Amino acid sequence: MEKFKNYINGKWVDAVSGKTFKNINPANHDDIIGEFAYSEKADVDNAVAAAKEAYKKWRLVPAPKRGDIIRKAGDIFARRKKEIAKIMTREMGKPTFETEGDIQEAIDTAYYAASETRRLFGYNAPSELENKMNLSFRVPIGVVGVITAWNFPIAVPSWKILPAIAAGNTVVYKPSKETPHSGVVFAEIMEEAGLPPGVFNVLTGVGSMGNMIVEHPDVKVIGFTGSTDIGCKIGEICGRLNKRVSLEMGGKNAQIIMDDANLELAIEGALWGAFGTTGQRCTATSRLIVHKDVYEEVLQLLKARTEKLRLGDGLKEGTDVGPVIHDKALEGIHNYVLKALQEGGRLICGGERATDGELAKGSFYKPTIIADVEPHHTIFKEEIFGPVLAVTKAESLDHAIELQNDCEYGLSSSIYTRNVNHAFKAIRDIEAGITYINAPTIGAEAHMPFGGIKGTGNGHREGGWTVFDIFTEWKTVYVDYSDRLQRAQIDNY
Ligand code: UN1
Repeated sequence: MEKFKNYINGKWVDAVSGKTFKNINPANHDDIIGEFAYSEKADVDNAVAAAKEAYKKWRLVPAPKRGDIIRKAGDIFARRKKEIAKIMTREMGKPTFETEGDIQEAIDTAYYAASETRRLFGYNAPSELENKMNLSFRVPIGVVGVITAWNFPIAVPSWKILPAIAAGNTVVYKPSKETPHSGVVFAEIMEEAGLPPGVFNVLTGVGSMGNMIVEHPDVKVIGFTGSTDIGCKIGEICGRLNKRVSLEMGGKNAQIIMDDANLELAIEGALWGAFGTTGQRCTATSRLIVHKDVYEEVLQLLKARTEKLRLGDGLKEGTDVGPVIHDKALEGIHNYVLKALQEGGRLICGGERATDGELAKGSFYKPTIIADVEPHHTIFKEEIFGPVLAVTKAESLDHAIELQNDCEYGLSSSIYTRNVNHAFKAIRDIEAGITYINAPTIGAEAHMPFGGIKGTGNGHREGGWTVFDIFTEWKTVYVDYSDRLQRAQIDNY
């Protein structure tokens, strides 16, 4: 069996304890991918010490030179795209056309972050005093801890790691225990791109090791993507330690279909939003809110199209929907479905594990649609993170928006309408970090702010230029060239 190591201070090393853990393919539980380092406190200490030491020099490397290395990492991701896509699909299941998209998002992020190293704009403003100049600019912070989920094993870490390093920080990265191989590949790429030792370190292991990174006194910033439950715990720890933290957590995203929508397009969008990545995206369409005049028609069209989706191993040509991440997740999803039916939902299709032929070997769940879901039903409120779409009837645009906002989360949202007034009211009134018009709730682009309000986040935005607000501090500088003491607020007034 293949054995993989941690990447610390530019070297490939086993866990100090020598312990390992195994990871399996969710599409075929007999397929063991390999053994990975089971990192603990000693490994975290080593990685953080390396990152702390490397920071001393890395912060002084001119930003555009740092950008050259990040750009090269983008080139290597592009060169290895097909090969890495297969590695990712084998460990987390989504079809290779999706894992290729996942890598493309990292390539886009690399090129954007590299170009940003020639901007990283600051501000200058006039001084209130004579012969004095005021300016402010971004400075790096130090060691950044990055902890991410398994559903986007390259894209989501790239959103944090690449801008953090481009801005002059160093990183200790813990990939999800479900996707350690992608974490190892990330390190291979950063090594080949020519990052100095210690600037980027990868530790594989389980959740408790992530806590050790969060609590380490020399880690100054945490970038986290994962469940609301764990994110809130991390937020509490960081609050206590006065540590900056960016949290990207759950979603319960809704797509609205109005009676004036292009229904074919709206159905196509709902299918991709709900069942792309087997519904395992924080941006997944988990609720569909349909105007009453097209409600039954939408349900019929959806059922016909959903039943045609090909469930299977993501490595096989022609697969539309892959497995869910593991059996424990599958059981959780199925329990939500059972509860939805008990509470009054109407099963349109799916609702059970798929066990035909080869599917019996993996964690496959049939794409599921449940209609007549009401706001007090559990399935209307809680994140499921699986291929389950809850459909609710709306009386009007205002009612649809009210239903959309009746939610603890606020990441993504969508409305299909051909009425420009409806579209603009939705843009104004929907409570979410992202709103799509005539497009599904998934599909954010790397150069735009990404993140949510309410229970989804804590006010930060990854992606684009806004991610640098997470990974830099502002330094304000006053240069007085008057050759005398000038007292602000006093001498001029
Ligand atoms: C996630 O699910 O954590 O917008 C990220 C999207 C993708 C990113 C999803 N570009 O769906």
